[in-house]
Amino acid sequence: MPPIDDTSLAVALGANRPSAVGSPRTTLLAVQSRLEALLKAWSDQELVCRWSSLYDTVPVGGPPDQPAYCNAVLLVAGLKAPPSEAAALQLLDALQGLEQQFGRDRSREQRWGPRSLDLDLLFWGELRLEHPRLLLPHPRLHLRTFVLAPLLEAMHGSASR
Ligand code: A4P
Ligand code: MG
Repeated sequence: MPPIDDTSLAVALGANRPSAVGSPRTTLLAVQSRLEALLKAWSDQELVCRWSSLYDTVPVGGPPDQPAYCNAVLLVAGLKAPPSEAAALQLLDALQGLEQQFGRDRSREQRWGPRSLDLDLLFWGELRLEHPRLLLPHPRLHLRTFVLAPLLEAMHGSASR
């Protein structure tokens, strides 16, 4: 694994509603290879991908009694292109396309309510964005143990693939 540096990028995955492929856990497992392929196509190069394990987590916020979540983080290193707003927005579009392929329909959701797949861009190096569609680093990254725990695991490499 190349060192974590100012081109490293991280994506948080979350799900707490079944998708067409199965339970949230089954969905996240199915998404892993799709997400790696998406990132390779987006960056036009082979990448080093390091995954956390899957975490069963208690819902934070949102409607009361929503189902438990499954969460994970993917850390990507070795990107040659420098972080940029245009490329980050292109990646956000691709991530939202993948969410839709796994049944995500934002128009029918409550804020922080149940979803079949959520893909959030956590950071890309030191890029800071306050674009209407994309905030980087993710503004709640430091508040979410369901993100921080898998991110640390991915960084330490105890669950690399
Ligand atoms: N957007 C802005 N910045 C970003 C970014 N860095 N990455 C915009 C991705 N999207 C970003 O997103 C709403 C809009 O945010 C998008 O259209 C995009 O243009 P969304 O996916 O519809 O909503 P969201 O993910 O629910 O919003 P948010 O504010 O990122 O929520 P969180 O913080 O992810 O919370 N509890 C557990 N245990 N596990 C969870 O995964 N998730 C949430 C959602 C609440 N509670 C949870 C979990
Ligand atoms: Mg999201």
